[in-house]
Amino acid sequence: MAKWTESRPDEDFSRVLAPDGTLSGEAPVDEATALRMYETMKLSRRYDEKMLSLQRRGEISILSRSWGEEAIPVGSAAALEAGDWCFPTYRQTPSKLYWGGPLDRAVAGLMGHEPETIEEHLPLDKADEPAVNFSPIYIPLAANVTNAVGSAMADKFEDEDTVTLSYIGDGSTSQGDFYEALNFAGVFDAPAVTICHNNQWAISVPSHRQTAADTFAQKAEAAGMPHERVDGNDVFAVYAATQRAVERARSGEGPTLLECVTYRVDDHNTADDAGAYRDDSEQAFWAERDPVDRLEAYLRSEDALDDEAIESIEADADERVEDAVDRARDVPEDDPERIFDNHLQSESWNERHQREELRAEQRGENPFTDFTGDGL
Ligand SMILES: Cc1ncc(C[n+]2csc(CCOP(=O)(O)OP(=O)(O)O)c2C)c(N)n1
Ligand SMILES: [Mg+2]
Repeated sequence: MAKWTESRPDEDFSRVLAPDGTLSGEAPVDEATALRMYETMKLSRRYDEKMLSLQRRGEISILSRSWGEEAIPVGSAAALEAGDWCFPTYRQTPSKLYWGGPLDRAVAGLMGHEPETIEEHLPLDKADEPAVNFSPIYIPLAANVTNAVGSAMADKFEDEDTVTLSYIGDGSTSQGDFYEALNFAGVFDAPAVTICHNNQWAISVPSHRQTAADTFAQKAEAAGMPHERVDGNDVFAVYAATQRAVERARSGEGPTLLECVTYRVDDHNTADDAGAYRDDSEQAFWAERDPVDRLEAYLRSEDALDDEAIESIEADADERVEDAVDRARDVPEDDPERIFDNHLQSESWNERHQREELRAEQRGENPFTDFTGDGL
């Protein structure tokens, strides 16, 4: 893979909206859908902004944001239908926001306020549940793709007419799980769409140090499945490519891998400082390709948005996020030991060791020096 500076991604992928918002051909969605995409992206920005301020104040311990990458989760989620499945990582919260996922529960999750009584504190009306089924957010890289392919196969065996979408970061394509999942999906024609969210960095590792392949899309070749490379900052292009892949999957033609090219404008997470390992000049290049500005420019050119409408969308997003934070704060804190629940049928040696370390820490001991694990 060439260095990003040598392969400025303004060619070699499908694009519908130019960076200045100019449309090529026909818009792949109607105006109402385009507005819903825009509103979701604005909501996600407000959410990300607020969560960062909560993290800085110590209300949230760690956070990864979707800033600048929203067109991928939003455009792809918009191509799903009610009853479909989605397996996101920490980078695709906007997928769920597009389908009306409850903000208060998302905030409560980040705060560690997630008791088994969540239903009691943040009741969710059946009617308000997202029509697309979302798995919890995956932190172990690539595990969501194997599980998504399994879920797609389960639906296929049941003759369900559903499609399963999962996401994988550029760095996570180096995981064995990714290749195993793709291979299996290819052999058994799983109705599974996998989106490589190529933001060109895996923490401090640039994509050209991640793979010697020219593209991430071509990794589908070995699994015998179709693949496409898409401008990941163009929400219409992401939608159109996902739509093609979803249609193939739904009509029994099997899986697809899409590579959506974007850029992680943010630090990897709040424990990271990207300034320590990359050049600030990259930011300027990508600022001109911002996905929200691009869709906004298009909608303005269609007279579907003006200053007043934008102000009202921003005010609404602000109110929804503030309200969600207030409600999430009212949920009691979870017992830290719950992090060990629901992993394996019976506790492993590793888990027992980690649980004892945590208990040592809670007793005020230093788990690294005072706790030996002897006798476990
Ligand atoms: C199996 C596994 N190994 C390592 C990690 C630690 N880790 C978390 S995020 C990350 C980088 C992932 O980069 P990429 O796949 O490009 O996704 P991005 O964060 O850029 O969206 C690593 C190494 C993990 N969560 N899971
Ligand atoms: Mg990445």
